[in-house]
Amino acid sequence: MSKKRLIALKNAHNKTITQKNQKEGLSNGIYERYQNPILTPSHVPLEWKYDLDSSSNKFMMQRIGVNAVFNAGAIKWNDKYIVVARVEGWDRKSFFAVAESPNGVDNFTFWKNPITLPQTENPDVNVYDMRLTQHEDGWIYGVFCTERKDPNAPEGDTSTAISGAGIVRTKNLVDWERLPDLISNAGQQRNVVLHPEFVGGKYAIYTRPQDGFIEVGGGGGIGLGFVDSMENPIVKEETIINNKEYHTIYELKNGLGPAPIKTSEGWLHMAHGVRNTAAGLRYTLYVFMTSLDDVSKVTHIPGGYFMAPMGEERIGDVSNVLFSNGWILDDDGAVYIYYASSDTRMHVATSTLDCLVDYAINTPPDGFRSEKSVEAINALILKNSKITQ
Ligand code: M1P
Repeated sequence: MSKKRLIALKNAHNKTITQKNQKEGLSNGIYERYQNPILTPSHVPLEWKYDLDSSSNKFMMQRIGVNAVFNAGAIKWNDKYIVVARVEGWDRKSFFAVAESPNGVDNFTFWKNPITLPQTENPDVNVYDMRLTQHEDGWIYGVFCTERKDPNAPEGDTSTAISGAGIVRTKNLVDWERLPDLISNAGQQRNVVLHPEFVGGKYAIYTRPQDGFIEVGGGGGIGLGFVDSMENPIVKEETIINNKEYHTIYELKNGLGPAPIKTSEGWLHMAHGVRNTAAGLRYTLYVFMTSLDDVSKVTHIPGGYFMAPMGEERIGDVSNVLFSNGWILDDDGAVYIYYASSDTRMHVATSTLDCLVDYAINTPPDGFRSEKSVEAINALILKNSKITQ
């Protein structure tokens, strides 16, 4: 029986990882969504989950479980589209694992082993959401959230945690060197991202200071700080460059997504914005641009969301969430946007750098009032009424 089950399991796994992905129908012209997720728990190799020896696993039952695969960093490496995914087990612990695809949209296959993350003197309890940055210093950095129990939590409080930014670097995506965690005076941190170029001779770091583990409180917004050395990563001052704001899609909090992409018009950023609803928090993605001359200056910020959960993306462990911390700019100008839905599975959307810059520059900004939204629509209607073709 176990042998028969094993054959069935192998066939099912093989079918999942080799499934072709097709673009969905008519798009909004900004990006194309795809029919299938690119990574799910079913993509995880059987060797991670099953004891494949039928003498010690006569029922061929799963010994270790994977609950979700989401929030992946991304990079093009040796002609492969690489994602470093957050894999969450049945035990709630997240860890990182590399998966590669030959074309960026399907056939994603996990490498043989998940990443063994070197530890600091203060071991991580949980790690997630790695942003990959190919820095001009020659290293590939991975900046991720490291979570530990709050040592000052009152007795009996088993959930209060502290989140900070862990840092690793590599030259080959196989051997990872752990650096000290980011030291910031601004409280807890999540969504920390390293800028790919030096700014004024320093490493530039986007942060998201927060007062508590979940609530950003008086903190929040996307911050920018500078670090002299990644071996001693102290960020002394953080300036908020893009704040949360009343009655926007980032009213409650926001956080930077992947490392920004350099364009002739400025640095292109993607971020997530969070607002509250009667059904809980809603996470959508938005885009903004900063100046090439001054990375702290936001030059364009289209109104509203760039992407929001649709269809099955709406449902998962934490429903109504889109989150992205990885994208790849290809040599031909194509952009592969890797995003997760509802903290459960990974998807891809494709666009081009030209399209994304056009979107960032020419989409009307948020007017912050209903009247202004109507004004923007009327301006478009008026413009369209003058078209003669
Ligand atoms: O559950 C939604 C997201 O919540 C957190 O993100 P943020 O700190 O910006 O609210 C993270 O736990 C993230 O992994 C998760 O997807």
